[in-house]
Amino acid sequence: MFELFLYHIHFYLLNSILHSSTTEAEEINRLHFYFLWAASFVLLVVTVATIYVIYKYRHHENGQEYQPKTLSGKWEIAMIGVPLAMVVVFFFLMLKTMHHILPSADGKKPDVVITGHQYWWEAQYPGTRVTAANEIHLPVGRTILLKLLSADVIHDWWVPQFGNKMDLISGRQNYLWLNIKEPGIYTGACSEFCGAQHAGMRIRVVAQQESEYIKWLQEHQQVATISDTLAQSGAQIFQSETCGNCHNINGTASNGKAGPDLSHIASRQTLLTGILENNKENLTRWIQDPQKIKPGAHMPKFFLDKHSIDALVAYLSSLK
Ligand code: HEC
Ligand SMILES: [Cu+2]
Repeated sequence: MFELFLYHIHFYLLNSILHSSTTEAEEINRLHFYFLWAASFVLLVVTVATIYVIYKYRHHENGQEYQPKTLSGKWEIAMIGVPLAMVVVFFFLMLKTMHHILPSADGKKPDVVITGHQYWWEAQYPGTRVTAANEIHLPVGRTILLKLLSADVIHDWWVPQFGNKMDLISGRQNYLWLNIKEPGIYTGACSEFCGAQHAGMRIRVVAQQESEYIKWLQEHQQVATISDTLAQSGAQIFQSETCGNCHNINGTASNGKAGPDLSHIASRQTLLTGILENNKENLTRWIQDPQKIKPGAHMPKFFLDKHSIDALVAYLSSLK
């Protein structure tokens, strides 16, 4: 319980929306602070005026009461005019920001196509043969275009430090522009309730320098080589147990689309959108009983003997 509490405190501090990591988030935050200052000013004026009126028109012991007065027309104009002017100014500031951070993507080629699935993310890189899952690699230092799709229900992409949020809606194509400033790991979560494991649908972005990013793309075009015999028997079990009906592994007959692409799963730091560290122990726990780790996730429990599980784990952890 306490651990979960600490986790959340840590999560919110690290992922605060005020910690802008993209040029888009900077603009949103600038606008946010204009709002905050204006609202603070209004609050101050109203509070001071209220205190003044309460004091001035308080009850007097000597029975002397103030007669209600009507305000002059000038005051009325100011009281309607100032808030109206503020609303109009903010309306245009907001339009300007929206136009700036979310220009039309018509006819533009996306850098990454992200598809939301119950309860994981697919990332496809147009112009390459790379399809990855869950740990989404993006380059820093230039403006990139994400195309957002859904394979089922409505999901919502939100990495707080990146500023903007965007829905992924089946049958629609949404877009998001990002210019990430620094390399690093950025986390977020699906922000539209999408089913039993909505809370287990985290986002993990690995932002890299251009050269590292290109290297990652090149490595992911290759087929992983497996050498040891346990892993090789794991590859066969993967086929015979129908894992390949839902998962794709490049260079094999497995080409399923219902689950995350596992072609290079061993090169990921985490499993299942970031809820578990990627190691043999956690892979074993997952394959033994997915429903225990993510109840409601769309992977069934397989009743496998220990040898088969060890072989599958050896196979998957060799897919670098
Ligand atoms: C009916 C389809 C289906 C079958 C069959 C299936 N899986 Fe999955 N698998 C999924 C889905 C869906 C997920 C994503 C779960 C989530 O995160 O919500 C998943 C996730 C995984 C992951 C974690 C991937 C990641 O990116 O972290 C591994 C590893 C995995 N499956 C291995 C296997 C193995 C091994 C088998 C065969 C014994 C198998 N799967 C059979 C659907 C399937
Ligand atoms: Cu979701």
